[in-house]
Amino acid sequence: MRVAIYPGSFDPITNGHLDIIERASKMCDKLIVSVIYNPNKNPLFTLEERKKLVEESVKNYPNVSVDCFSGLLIEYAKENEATAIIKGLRAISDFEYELQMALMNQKLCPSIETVFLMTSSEYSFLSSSLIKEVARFGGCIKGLVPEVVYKAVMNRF
Ligand code: COD
Repeated sequence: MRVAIYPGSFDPITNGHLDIIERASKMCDKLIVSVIYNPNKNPLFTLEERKKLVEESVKNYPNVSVDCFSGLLIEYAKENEATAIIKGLRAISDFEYELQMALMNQKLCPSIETVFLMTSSEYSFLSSSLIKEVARFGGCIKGLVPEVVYKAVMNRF
């Protein structure tokens, strides 16, 4: 069975993430969307809230499950017997950071490949931080995030 991990902060999940999830789910038998717990970050949504929002957003994809993790991604991937880590790429700025992480992860475990999926053009400008900033100042984020996330963000602000 080919297992792939799609890791991220997902604070909150956007339609850009969802597009990557849909496409990646067709490339493996099981896709685990893994929400990171990072004690150094101050997210808008708690780990449990982010996980719930992802779960609601991916419930129509039968081979996609949602989990949380903390610590080293590559160790988590090994524990789950994953053969690939999925990442989304939007711009050159993503590339530099992602390349560095991919090479480090390759060094730590050469048998697990990092697979990059290019963003779809309609989502290339989307990020969780931008969603939060626009919503905080009263801008409309409808259509940019799943409906359940739209409601959660609106409630928060
Ligand atoms: N279109 C396409 N892809 C997108 C879009 C979009 N609109 N928006 C985001 N993405 C991609 C991002 O590029 C990323 O690949 C993924 O979706 C998740 O994005 P975020 O912003 O939710 O999550 P990040 O970037 O904060 O996640 C970083 C990780 C958790 C993956 C990273 O910090 C990590 O691996 N941490 C674990 C600790 C570790 O192992 N460190 C050593 C690394 S070598």
